[in-house]
Amino acid sequence: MRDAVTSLIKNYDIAGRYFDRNALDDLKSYFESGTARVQAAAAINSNAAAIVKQAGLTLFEEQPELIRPGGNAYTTRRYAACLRDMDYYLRYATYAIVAGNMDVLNERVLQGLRETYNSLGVPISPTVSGIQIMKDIVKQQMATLGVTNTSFVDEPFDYMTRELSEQDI
Ligand SMILES: CCC1=C(C)/C(=C/C2=NC(=C\c3[nH]c(/C=C4\NC(=O)[C@H](C)[C@H]4CC)c(C)c3CCC(=O)O)/C(CCC(=O)O)=C2C)NC1=O
Repeated sequence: MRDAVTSLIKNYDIAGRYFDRNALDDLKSYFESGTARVQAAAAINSNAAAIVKQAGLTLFEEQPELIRPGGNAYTTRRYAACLRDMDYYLRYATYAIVAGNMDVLNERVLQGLRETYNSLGVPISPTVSGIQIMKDIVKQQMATLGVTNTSFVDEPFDYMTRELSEQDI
């Protein structure tokens, strides 16, 4: 598992080079965004259950067939499994936000996930919608905290979206 700093060090070490201008710029922007990253993680942590609940309600309102007979989130067991998955995505997003690196998502969340979902008939597209709904909720909360540049919040949600939608495993 890597973060922005260790992955940079690894790349420069492999090349046997001192940090150049690009590396120093990357480091600088990572450290400058550090407080906001921790702030985002804290805001998510203190609200995680509510974020997941709200995102679930929104998703099932938009796509009610998911929780009707024949839908993948139909029955309380599967409904709960769906919200639990959303909670995983949210929690791992906070790790990736703090790390400034998506490695933790590959290693802990995305590896083999499509395969599992396909074998269980869990539909990818509404899962991705759920991830994006959580992103929007988190960004709204960051805005109320006065954090205006929230592109680092988008990153893990968009990364999971891309990998889930496109990657063939
Ligand atoms: C930390 C990394 C991690 C992830 C990501 C993870 C996902 C994960 N989701 C699962 C199931 C599931 N996932 C869903 C999710 C949904 N169904 C829908 O219709 C919605 C679109 C969606 C919610 C947004 C459902 C309903 C199941 C149960 C499927 C079944 O057993 O039939 C399963 C199968 C085993 C189980 O039920 O626990 C895994 C492994 N497990 C992990 O350890």
